[in-house]
Amino acid sequence: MDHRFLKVSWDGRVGKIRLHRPEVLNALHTPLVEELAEVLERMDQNPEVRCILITGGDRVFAAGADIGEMADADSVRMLLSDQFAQWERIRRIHKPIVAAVAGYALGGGCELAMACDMIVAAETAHFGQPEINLGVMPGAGGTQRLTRAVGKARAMEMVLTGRPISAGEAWEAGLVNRIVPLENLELEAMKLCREVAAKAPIALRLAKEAVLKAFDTTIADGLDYEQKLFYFLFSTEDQKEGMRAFMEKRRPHFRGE
Ligand code: DAK
Repeated sequence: MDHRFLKVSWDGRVGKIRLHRPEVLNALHTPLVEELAEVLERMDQNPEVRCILITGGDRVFAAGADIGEMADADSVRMLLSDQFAQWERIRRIHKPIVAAVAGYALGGGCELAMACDMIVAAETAHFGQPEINLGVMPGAGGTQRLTRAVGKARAMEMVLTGRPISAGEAWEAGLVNRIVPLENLELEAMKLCREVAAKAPIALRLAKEAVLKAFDTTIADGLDYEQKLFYFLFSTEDQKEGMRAFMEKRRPHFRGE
């Protein structure tokens, strides 16, 4: 299938998506976000895909939502166009998603990276929420996911000054999983994806769900939730296979059943 703003490929069990609107630094206009949501949903439904990688170019992950598209918008048009629905589709993807970020991840670009489950950053990466410089504020998770990831002090400074942080600062703050040289970015991100993709798919799905639940529940409800998912996994073939393989001292072969 043809894609206008993405380059899509497969590497074993990993589905790879490269944002591709280089002339505007991968600015996330509505057609690109729609295309991204569609491809992600297709990969989510495809049993061959066990983990998803989203990346940009060497110079930029994404410089944010498309400012040109928003410049003349008014509140009513924004409300009626319901663009957040596309972001909501991305949030509902069950499979693990890794973002590989080089260069700028700004505004919606930073929010997209944070909507992924893990971030591998090149040394050149910069993460920022510069919306304040445009007279607005983050609108796709920047005040919520960023604050949970880096804490109030850093999030406030980033959101109120619009100043980006470097890959090193992002790592110290707990926003990214690891920093790698630019030339190794895809290799290292793929290594992480392959490691995840070898695990039991249903366990991956429920484990992702349970970790995300920790952000919007009490500890008691979260623990109850975790227990129920844990019990549920004992009705999967992969649980039998995983534990049998351990006892038989061999590698498990997970089939997602
Ligand atoms: N939108 C549109 N075009 C952009 C762009 C953007 N965000 N960022 C860059 N470009 C375009 C530039 O206009 C330029 O186009 P030409 O002049 O060549 O035609 C081209 O990309 C190259 O950019 P520069 O010449 O500026 O490149 P530099 O290396 O000098 O600077 C930069 C790179 C990333 C520092 C700079 O381009 C920059 O500051 N860009 C804007 C960053 C920014 O403010 N991002 C936040 C945007 S607001 C929502 C969901 C999410 C959001 C909103 C709503 N809904 C679901 C409703 C999120 C909002 C945002 O992200």
